[in-house]
Amino acid sequence: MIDGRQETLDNIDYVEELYARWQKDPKGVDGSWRAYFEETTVGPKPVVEMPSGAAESGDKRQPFQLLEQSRVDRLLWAYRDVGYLYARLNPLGDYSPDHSYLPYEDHQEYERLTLEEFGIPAEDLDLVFFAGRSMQPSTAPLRTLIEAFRTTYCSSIGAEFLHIQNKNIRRWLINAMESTHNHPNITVEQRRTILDDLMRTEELEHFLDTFFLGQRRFSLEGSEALVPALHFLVDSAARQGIEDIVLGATHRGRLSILTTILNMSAEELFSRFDENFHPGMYGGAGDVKYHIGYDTVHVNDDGSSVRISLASNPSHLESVDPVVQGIARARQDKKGDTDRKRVIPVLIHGDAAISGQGVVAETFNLSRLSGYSSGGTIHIVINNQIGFTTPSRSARSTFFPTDVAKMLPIPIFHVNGDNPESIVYIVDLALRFRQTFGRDCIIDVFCYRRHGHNEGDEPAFTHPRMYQLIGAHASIATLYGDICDQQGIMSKQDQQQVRQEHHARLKASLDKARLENGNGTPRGPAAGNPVPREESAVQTGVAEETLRAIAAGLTTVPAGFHINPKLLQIVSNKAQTLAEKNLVDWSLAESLAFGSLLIAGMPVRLSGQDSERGTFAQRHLTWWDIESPTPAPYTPLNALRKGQAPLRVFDSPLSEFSVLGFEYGYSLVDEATLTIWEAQFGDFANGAQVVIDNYLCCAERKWQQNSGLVLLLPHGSEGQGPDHSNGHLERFLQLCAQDNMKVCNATTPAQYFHLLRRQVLGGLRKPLVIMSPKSLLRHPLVVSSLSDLAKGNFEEVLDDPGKTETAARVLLCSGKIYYDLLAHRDNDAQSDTAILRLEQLYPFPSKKIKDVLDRYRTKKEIVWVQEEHKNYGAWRNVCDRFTEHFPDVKLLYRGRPESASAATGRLKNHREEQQRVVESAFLKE
Ligand SMILES: Cc1ncc(C[n+]2csc(CCOP(=O)(O)OP(=O)(O)O)c2C)c(N)n1
Repeated sequence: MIDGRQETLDNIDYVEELYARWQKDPKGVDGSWRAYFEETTVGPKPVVEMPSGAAESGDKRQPFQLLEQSRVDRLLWAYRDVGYLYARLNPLGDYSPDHSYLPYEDHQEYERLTLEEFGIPAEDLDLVFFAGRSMQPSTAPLRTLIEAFRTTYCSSIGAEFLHIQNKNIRRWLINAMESTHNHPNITVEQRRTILDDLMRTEELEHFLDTFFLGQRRFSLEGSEALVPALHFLVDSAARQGIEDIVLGATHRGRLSILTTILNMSAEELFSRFDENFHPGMYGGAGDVKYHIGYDTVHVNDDGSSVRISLASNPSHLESVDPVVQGIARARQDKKGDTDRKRVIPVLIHGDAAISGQGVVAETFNLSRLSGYSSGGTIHIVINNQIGFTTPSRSARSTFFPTDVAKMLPIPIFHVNGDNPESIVYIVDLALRFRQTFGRDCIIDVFCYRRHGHNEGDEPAFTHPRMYQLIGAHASIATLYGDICDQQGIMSKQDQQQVRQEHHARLKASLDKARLENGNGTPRGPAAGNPVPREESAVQTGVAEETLRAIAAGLTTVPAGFHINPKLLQIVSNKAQTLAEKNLVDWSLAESLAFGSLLIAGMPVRLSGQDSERGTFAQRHLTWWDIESPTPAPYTPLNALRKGQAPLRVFDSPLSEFSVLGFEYGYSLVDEATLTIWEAQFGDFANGAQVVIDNYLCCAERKWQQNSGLVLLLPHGSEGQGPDHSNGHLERFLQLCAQDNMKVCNATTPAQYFHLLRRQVLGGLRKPLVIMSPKSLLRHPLVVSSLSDLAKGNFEEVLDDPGKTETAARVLLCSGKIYYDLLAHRDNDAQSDTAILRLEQLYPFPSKKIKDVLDRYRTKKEIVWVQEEHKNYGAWRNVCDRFTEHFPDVKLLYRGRPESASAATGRLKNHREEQQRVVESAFLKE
């Protein structure tokens, strides 16, 4: 049975009733049942003729009854359903329930694939039954059918796919697997290649073990089949016209992948062993050899080629998953690959990591969202049944490490890691599946780990039985070599010869590498611009008439579009304020910055939770027709003029880690695109701390990888409690060094406008962290004149013109507190206090500060004012840098005292505290 009636067929009584009705009157049942009964019942009576095979076997019964067919259907369906649980997947055998990959008590409860379980008498084995169109042959004696199903679903491949709700996909998979019985048709040439890959990999691992004894390499031994799998994947991708493979890999076997798949020369690999920081590399502090990315073009014999980019990653397992998705998606967008078939992501996981790390599920959740889909990822799990020293039974609550992927309607294939041909076959199926349905596909390579976690570890401390078995288990190259010898593919003698040649080549490369002392010219990292450029004094103003034209586009409702009346009011107010007063508020300035880039051909991508409308209902980049039965979105910024670049704005799923990782990856690809991630509130950015700590702030230094990503982190003490007040400015500032990123806290719409434009036009590709406003979005003073957008630049320090002559006291602050200080000062017409604003906190604009301070008479003492608690906000960082650059000036602190919590939860307390801070700023000691 290959159709959706299977579930109904489980209810035999019901089927029998339908069948009786059909016998009486075929029209008495619905069309699909009629077709089914007609298909499964041959001849005038509800029976089929006895097959010749059955007759020959001497069975004298009547041809089989429908009831028996339905029992057989259930049995055969059970093979599709749970056959993978009986597949021979573990190269080490099911050696002990204690170490088994399956929770033992559940193991007792599966449907057994036996005749008794389904109430089928043994004598039915020789009767002919219907198997379904996709199985070859489609009718046969039950014995033959069971054999065919066992071969298909219970050999060295197990397939989980019945959780997929889409019947077309299920049918496609059933057809693909049953038409071949899941058995590969591999040519002699391919077998030779597989064997060569296995021998080459083993020789490399042994070589490294001999010549770099004690160095960590996270050997692939036990899972070497990964290499022919990837080899086949890149070969076939190139032949199918795929242009780019973006690869994310774990530590395990990375060195083998680099040399065998990414064509890194052995010399380069060895020089990395001799020294992690390669003198021939572009500047930077470097990283360990199994973290660094690589880029290559793989060319087949027939001339077809594919670019393979291995993404750099930190130790933090699985963190690279969303980054790879972002890189792939950006390349697709850049190429105009709208059906996402020319660029494909491939992720390699460990079994403990894929089942343990939450970002895996977060990344799966991105896979089918229009703003984040990369058209399907091929996932390969190196399931070596252990994570460091932790066995599967302690590492997860699920049967397989891949169960997390069942959240998606995608197939999961488990393959015995000692059967490279099956793995290659499944890779082919996975690639076809991905290209047909645009969805992810999982390949779980069930293997083992020959050594400890790294080569210095003793695995038998914790897994004595497992490592006894592994010790006695021949390597896959040996096992497959035996098969190839027996089948005349390559004799043992020739294999020995090939191995010696590989070894000799490696030795020659090592000698050469040591002779050159690592002065070769390695290729660059996977993504990014390796040579940072100086930020130029770029002009970021835009002519007023251009701005007015963009604003007209933003505030004009197209004919026939029914806009929400409240939104119309907002839009009209903006248009009116601009027309009558020439004033622009925060969100209009943002839209104008976007629009000005778009019409100049530079795409803008913004994603975050509720970013289209804006968390504070301030942005409204997308409008929804309120009368359309299927509400149609309209994006004014995409209708500015013909030939403009696209604005890509997306409400993101509720995840910080995966979405920031994705946008970071996206930002690596195209320097002309302004890529922005927005946190709902800045506080939530710490859900993505790994991306901030291990990519954003240090990737340039470690991997020479440049990103121009912008982070918008709503920040400010406004009485909204401890978790809606703080973008953790202090944490970003603490990560700042060596000009690694820019951290800003702009206070006017014009400043924000110039800052956004500078990020793309300024030529300095570094992450930009902006503490963005909340209440200032609607503050009457937070407006800029259009002329401020038309001229000038982003000012890193804002002076207080008019006070330079008179000021006896100088306050220095950053962000929203400025307006509270201003309001306080405005109450005192005689005030002799100047208020300066530090709009850019890093790189610390010491020169600009000096220029401004030089205009004041009073210089001995400057007062830093902040609304954040003393251990939060910019104080400690600013104090440090200020003291370093202005040792003769005393910097005083006015702000909240230290606090464990970022802000009070009580509005009344907040107001009192805020008032105290402001008042204290003006109090002279
Ligand atoms: C997020 C994170 N936590 C902890 C570690 C330390 N660590 C490195 S490898 C490893 C085990 C990984 O096991 P698995 O995913 O099965 O891969 P294997 O090493 O077995 O190939 C651990 C815990 C890490 N690198 N990343």
